[in-house]
Amino acid sequence: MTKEKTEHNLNLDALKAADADVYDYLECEISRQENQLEMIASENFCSKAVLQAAGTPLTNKYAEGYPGRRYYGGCEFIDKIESIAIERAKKLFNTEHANVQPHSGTTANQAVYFSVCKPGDTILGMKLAHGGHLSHGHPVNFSGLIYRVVSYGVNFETGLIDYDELYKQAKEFKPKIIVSGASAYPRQIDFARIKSIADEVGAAHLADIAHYAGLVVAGLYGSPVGYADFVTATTHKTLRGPRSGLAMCTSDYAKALDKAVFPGLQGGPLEHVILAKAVCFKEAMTDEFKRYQKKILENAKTLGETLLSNGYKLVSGGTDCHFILLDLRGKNITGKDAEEVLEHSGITVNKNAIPNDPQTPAVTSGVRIGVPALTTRGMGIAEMKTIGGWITELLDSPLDTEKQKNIRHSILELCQSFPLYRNGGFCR
Ligand code: DSN
Repeated sequence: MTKEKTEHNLNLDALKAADADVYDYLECEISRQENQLEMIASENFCSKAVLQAAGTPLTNKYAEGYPGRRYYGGCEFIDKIESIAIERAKKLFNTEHANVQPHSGTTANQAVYFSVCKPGDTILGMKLAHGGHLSHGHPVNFSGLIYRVVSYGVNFETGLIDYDELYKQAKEFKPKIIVSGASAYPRQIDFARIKSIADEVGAAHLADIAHYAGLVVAGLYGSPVGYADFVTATTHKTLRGPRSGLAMCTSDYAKALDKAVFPGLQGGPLEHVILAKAVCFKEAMTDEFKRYQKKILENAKTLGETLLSNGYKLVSGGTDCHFILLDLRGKNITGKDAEEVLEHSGITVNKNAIPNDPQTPAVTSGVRIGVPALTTRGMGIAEMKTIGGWITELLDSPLDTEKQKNIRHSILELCQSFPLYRNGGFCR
């Protein structure tokens, strides 16, 4: 671990004075974020206002229950803040009901299952190995332990969701709920088609748009609202808010969802995070946010085209969203090694299974590369072309340490030009 420190404009004096042990590592992490190219598709950098909101005295308050119906006194102002967050979420996503208390996307999904399923009921979700998420019914996750899981995947030729297979599974197994949404599926999901399948077999439809939420509110990725009974999201990915979750539904399910979140799953909500979510929702209503999402799409497409023209393959051949999924089969490198090689030069990505992956999940033949965080820093098409070139050079010659060193140097210079926590930076 390099214990580099970098200059920044965050005010952390009290923390520094109180606890030097953890403060030291916090400085290292701030430096890592400032001086590396953050290309993990699920990560982003929230605004200073969101950061401040998450670090307020609201962390001190218990507020079990919901606005106007709490199990603790002193909730007068908390109620106002949570109500604002709820109303903003409803307006932003155009939903009938929103619950802003889930701590994470997984908890939000869990609350939805609790709303419509009993243990042992069947859920139909996308296979993790094809781009789905652990909480969509993986055997090692609560979703696979509590419920009977059947799954659908993508067509190996096209990389696109195999809706015929989904239909067949739904007809045969009559799930209580069909889960759409994914963590590593770069294309538009046909939510209308999934709704019609769910309707035909009498299943509820949950659309988990954790990854796509920011693009959805900007109108750049099709919304599931109107096609799904439940919509869940995380607030820290393309939505660029605090690390947390969000669950929404039609009014028919409102009572059941609220009961499932509290008292079903959680105790006291994290009101400081709910405050930060309210701020994030306000930011997401602006034209500036829409422009930001448009740049994300342009950047992801540019990066994908650069790698394609340099001889790399992408799962599904391209992207409709904020990331690309590199298919490294046929290249002399695994996903795991690619992640390490890129990290040596300061490009942070994650190895990712690709459909029909010959490698184990711990090794993989793919790398998922996202652009939301770099787009927040202000990087655009020119930088994506440069970065695509560096990724190509590094993966083409993974043992060339001299090249890694030179590219590391260029990356440091690029990061200097797009500050994050320093003067002029987005989160300063
Ligand atoms: N871990 C998140 C991701 O990287 O996509 C999903 O929870």
